[in-house]
Amino acid sequence: MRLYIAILFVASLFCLNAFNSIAQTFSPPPLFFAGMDGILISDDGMDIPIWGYGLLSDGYITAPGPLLEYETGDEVNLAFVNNSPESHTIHLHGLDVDQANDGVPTTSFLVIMDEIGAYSFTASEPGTFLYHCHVTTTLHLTMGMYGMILVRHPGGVLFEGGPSYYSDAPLLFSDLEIATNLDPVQSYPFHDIRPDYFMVNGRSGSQLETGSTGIPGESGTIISCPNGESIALRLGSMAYTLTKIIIPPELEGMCYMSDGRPVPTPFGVEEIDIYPGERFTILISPEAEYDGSIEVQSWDMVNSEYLNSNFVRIRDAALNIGTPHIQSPLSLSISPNPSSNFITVNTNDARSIEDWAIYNASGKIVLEGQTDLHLMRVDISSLESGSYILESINGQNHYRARFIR
Ligand SMILES: [Cu+2]
Repeated sequence: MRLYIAILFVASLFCLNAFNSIAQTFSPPPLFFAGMDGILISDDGMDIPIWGYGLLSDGYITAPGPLLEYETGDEVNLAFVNNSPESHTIHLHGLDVDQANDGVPTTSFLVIMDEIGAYSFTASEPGTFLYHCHVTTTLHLTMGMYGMILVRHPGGVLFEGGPSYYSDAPLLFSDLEIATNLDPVQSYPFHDIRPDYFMVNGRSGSQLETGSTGIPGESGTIISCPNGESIALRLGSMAYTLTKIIIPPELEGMCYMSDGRPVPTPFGVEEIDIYPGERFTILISPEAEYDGSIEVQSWDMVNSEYLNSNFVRIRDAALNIGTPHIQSPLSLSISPNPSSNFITVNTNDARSIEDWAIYNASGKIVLEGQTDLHLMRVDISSLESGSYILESINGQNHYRARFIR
């Protein structure tokens, strides 16, 4: 059924002739697309334009793009449709792929507007890898065209003969220069990029502290596992800055892999430098009642100047039960999202919506109202297309969700 919908979706996006002429070059149909009309909501509520990759099932792009997950030995056929006016590729950074499939346009192929490109490779080695567009790379990358690839080894171990662990925590570090994203008219040389916004998995500052952006369906960023277990931090950098990770000694960080290969001798880590394109896999073991943070520092590589810190919360899973979230807004469900003329809004916890308002990208109220229901339908046909936040206030409870019209 899902396959059928995906085919219909692709067929409706592109003329049937184009679809048929390249249909034999890939299987299954593409579930991935590239676009240049995305929005990243910054920590202080600003809408930052992004380019990126997304899943056709979601219909919108994100920065970073979706996490791609495989198992050692998987035969992968990664196809994507280019739903944007410029050409793009997917460079499979660090994976052992052949030249024809590595996404460098001069030696592989370009995927032009409305075309579908397919990369075939074997996920031969377990590890942490990256992907990014390789067209006018400096610009397309800083605009958000990147993501992480995880190749897990069967049996719950990092690699053949390697340590076992409880769960993965993919952490992709990136940054952007807001002025460039607002006006991406030219490609800058690498050394002219001066990032001023720093992210872990596309989030920054308090978005990481609260563990949620308030967007329905998005899981939090707090990393936890039961006492006595280990978490594999899958670290990778797509930043234009040096990322310095500070791991509290109590977490007993041990580095087992670097750039998609086991290191000859695992070593203890309390601080590690990650340069653009590098990846490390580090096991941490939080003890009972542990509640702390890993610090993610960003440093300018040209003049070695400290720029920013983000914090990733690490917590014993037992502490997650009953933890109050008084400070963070409760989330609303909004569907469909993206939407056309109507949205259905639901508080999820049966409390009524009461006062509500829809804010546009510049923080202005464009629609507001009052209801005693917990589920309501709102006519948004008067709104222009774009990104909005719906907030409702019920006594002390603030509910918030983003939607795209
Ligand atoms: Cu691109």
